[in-house]
Amino acid sequence: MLQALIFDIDGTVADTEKFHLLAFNHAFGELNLGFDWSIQEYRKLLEICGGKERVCHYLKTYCPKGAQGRDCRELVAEIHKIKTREYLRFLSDGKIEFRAGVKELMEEAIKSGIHLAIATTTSFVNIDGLFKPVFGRNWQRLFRIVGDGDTIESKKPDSAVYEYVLKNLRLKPSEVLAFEDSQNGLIAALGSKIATIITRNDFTFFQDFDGAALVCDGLDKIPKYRRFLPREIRTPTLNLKMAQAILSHANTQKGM
Ligand code: XBP
Ligand code: MG
Repeated sequence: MLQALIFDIDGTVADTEKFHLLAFNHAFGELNLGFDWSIQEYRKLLEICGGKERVCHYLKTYCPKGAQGRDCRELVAEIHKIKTREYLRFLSDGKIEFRAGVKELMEEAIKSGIHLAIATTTSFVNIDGLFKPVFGRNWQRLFRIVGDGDTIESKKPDSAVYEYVLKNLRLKPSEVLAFEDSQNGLIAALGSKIATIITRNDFTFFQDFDGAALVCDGLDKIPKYRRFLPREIRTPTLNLKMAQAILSHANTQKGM
């Protein structure tokens, strides 16, 4: 029986990656590093989860001139500090909204006593900046547990964040449903045997989502003729009844 919904943040709750990219490029410019990332480059770099890990990978792989002679760890920390400040500015300017259907599903879950949790590789300040305008400054009381990039050392596709969330929810994998946008996120959730709904976006539409319980382009674009969704509950936007049907179908598939 569905007991909890676990949400990834970037790309799932909101289309944030284009703003992370803008913020990274702002930081590279402010430090006069002499390079920036294109959308195509960033799409590839997103294979590395975690902003600091992503920058570190880039510096070590491409050794850009502007970074030479600088202590890598210090430079990564400096870049990430400026980037996060810039990203939080986008959030406080109200530039980043929730994706369609996410707030409504969360509110329906809260009303029905279904627990909410977060499993992300982004920094807690970014989650706070995204949720405060939507659920108020005490938004965290609506979430049983938040697993984020500051608390969980190993990043997706490692399952550590999902193991942490499951343990704190005190629930079995068969009782929860995860929402992700990327292949790394799917691998992390499946590593914890959690049925996962994928909502693709411009940065992840081309990735391999084999093993997902459902793949769609948004919670308001649920494929209409999914055979496991009883006709009477099929609506274009995912609701709790459909989420339960998707979880039951996934559990049956896994013999759970
Ligand atoms: C996506 C990420 C994050 C963001 C950047 O997180 O990998 O690193 O790209 O945020 P999610 P930080 O698991 O929510 O999809 O710079 O704070 O890491
Ligand atoms: Mg994501």
